[in-house]
Amino acid sequence: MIMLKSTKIRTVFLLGLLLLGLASCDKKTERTYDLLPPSPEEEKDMTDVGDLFVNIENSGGDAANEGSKKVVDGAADTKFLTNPFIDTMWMELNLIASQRIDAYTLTSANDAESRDPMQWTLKASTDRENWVELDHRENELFSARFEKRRFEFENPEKYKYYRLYIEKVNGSSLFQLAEWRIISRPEDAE
Ligand SMILES: [Ca+2]
Repeated sequence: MIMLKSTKIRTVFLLGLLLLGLASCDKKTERTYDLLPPSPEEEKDMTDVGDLFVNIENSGGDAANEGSKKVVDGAADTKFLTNPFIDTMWMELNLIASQRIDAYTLTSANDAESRDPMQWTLKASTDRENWVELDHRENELFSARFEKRRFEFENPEKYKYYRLYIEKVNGSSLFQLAEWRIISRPEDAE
C-alpha cells in the first residue's frame, strides 16, 4: 500500500514536470510568433559621430558657456555665440566615416532673434579641400525662440566633411544658434 502511494506521488510529480516542460515550450513558440516583420529603415541623426570645428570661436573658447560645443550638445537651451559675427564663418562636422547626409535642423537660441542665421550654405567634401554645395537658403526667419527648423535636400553621395557657412544673420552684429544637427534620411524617402 505504501509502495503504491509513493509510486502514485512519483507519477504525479513526473507528470507535473512534463507539463511544466510543455508550458515552457509553448512560451518559446509564442515568442517566435511574436516576432514582427523587419521595421523600415529609420532616419539617423549623425551629429554625434562627428567632431565639430569652427573657424570663428566664442571669445571664451569652445568649451565656454557659449562656446561652439554648445551647438551640437543636443540641448536647445544652450547656444554657440560669436561676437562679432563675421560673414565668412563656418561650422564643420568631421565624421568618423563617410555618411550620406540629406537633411539638417537648426534651432534658434533663447533670445535676440536679430542674431539668428538668415542665409547659409551647406557644403560637403571627401578630402576637406574640394567642396560641393548641397543646400543654400536665403531670407530664412525663425518665428520663435528655441524653434527647431528642418531643411531637406537631395544627396545620393557619402561625404566625410560637412560644413555650414553662415553668410548672414538677421540684422545683429552677433551670431548665435542653439543647435545644428545633421540627418541621414532613409534612401526610400527620396
Ligand atoms: Ca545646444
